[in-house]
Amino acid sequence: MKFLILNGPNLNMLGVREPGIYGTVDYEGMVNFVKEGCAAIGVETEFYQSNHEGSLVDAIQSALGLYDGIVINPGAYTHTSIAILDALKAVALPAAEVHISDVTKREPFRQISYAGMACQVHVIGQGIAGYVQAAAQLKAQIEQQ
Ligand code: CA2
Repeated sequence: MKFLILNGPNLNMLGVREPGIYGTVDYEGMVNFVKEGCAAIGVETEFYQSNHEGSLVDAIQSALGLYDGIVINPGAYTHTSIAILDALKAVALPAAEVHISDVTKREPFRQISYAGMACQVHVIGQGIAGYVQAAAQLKAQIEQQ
């Protein structure tokens, strides 16, 4: 099983600022942690991060036929991007939404998730471990089908 792990804007800044919200592990450290955690549950991973909405849409479209599922943390585009929602719906791959922080306890503008509307799995507020939890839940759902 092979998943594409997508990260949106500013997630390349992990570990650099706001450690109280996003933790102290940097982007490369997160990639290594998630890659190893996913390998341990039998999931192969490839990673892509972009600060650009259209590039994320392109990556979602390119996933069709290459991956069994998508794990996505769209960053702030979570709360604004119907283009990412539409791309996830267009490819119709099994998809999981991850948020490192607990967005449910943050500002009102973070309370809507457009991308999440196309996801079967939602893992919120579990730090970077949430990516591995999301991959495990998505794998279990795919195997049940
Ligand atoms: O909790 C999450 O994973 C978020 O998707 C992160 C986004 C935020 O806009 C969402 O509401 C929730 C922001 C990512 C920014 O990451 C930073 C990392 C280090 C320093 C500053 C920002």
